[in-house]
Amino acid sequence: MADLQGIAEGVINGKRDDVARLVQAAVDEGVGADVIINEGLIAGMSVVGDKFKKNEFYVPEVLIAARAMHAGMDIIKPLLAESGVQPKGTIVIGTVKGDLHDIGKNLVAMMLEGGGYEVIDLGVDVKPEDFVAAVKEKGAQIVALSALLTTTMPSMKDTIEALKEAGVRDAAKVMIGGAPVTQNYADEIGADGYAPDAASAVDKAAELLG
Ligand code: B1M
Repeated sequence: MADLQGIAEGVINGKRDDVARLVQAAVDEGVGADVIINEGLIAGMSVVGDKFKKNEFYVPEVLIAARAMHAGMDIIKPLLAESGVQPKGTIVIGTVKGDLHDIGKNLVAMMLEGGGYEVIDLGVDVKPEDFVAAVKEKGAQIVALSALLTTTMPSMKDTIEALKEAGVRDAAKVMIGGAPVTQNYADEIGADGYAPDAASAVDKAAELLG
């Protein structure tokens, strides 16, 4: 019988090989990709998110858990197209123009993936027009912006302005975060949401997509 609980525990404990083995066994038994993702991989990552929020887990544990989750996702991904499982939404993420910090952004991207979203990661030093292009070409419903420098926070505002100028501001919600970023700043520049950490970013994405 498929060990979905074991998959979740493997993710929580960062046991990459265990997760890959148990996911493959579940696939071989004919368990649906959606069940493996929701009751195994996502269930595990949401515990990781809760522990991170409560300071029971720190960055290294989250990265190791995310790596284990990816080992499972690598097996599931080719099956998703066949089984018709839809992601909860598409999110384009990047660190804004002028900013090269990506550790926090990568964590947010991994947690969002673990939360069941398709994540398109544009990397660092991303120009406003590249976010605009991703919304147009990929149909992203959320634009997720990260900034670690007070000097690059204005690039978040520039990105929102660029989305308006391109006529796609209403097509996607804008979520922002990063150490110097605050809810007040999000309100000031007209972002739709702010999240203080990677786990809260998953909750915020769900809230923004209703
Ligand atoms: Co830089 N750096 N850095 N740096 N760096 C800081 C940010 C700084 C606070 C250090 C300091 O002076 N005390 C300072 C910024 C000061 C300021 O603007 N207020 C600073 C500076 C000044 C600089 C340079 C200008 C230094 C120089 O060259 N003179 C330069 C700038 C380069 C550039 O970007 N153009 C620079 C360069 C670098 C390195 C390249 C050496 C390296 C980055 C490596 C990399 O990212 N690949 C680096 C690092 C590592 C840091 C510190 C030490 C750590 C940042 C980090 O990764 N934290 C940082 C000091 C510090 O924070 N202690 C510092 C861990 C990470 C998990 O947290 O990124 O906050 P964080 O992400 C969190 C949340 O913020 C949130 O979730 C994450 C997980 O919970 N979050 C989001 C992040 N994005 C989100 C998006 C969301 C939601 C939540 O929604 C979309």
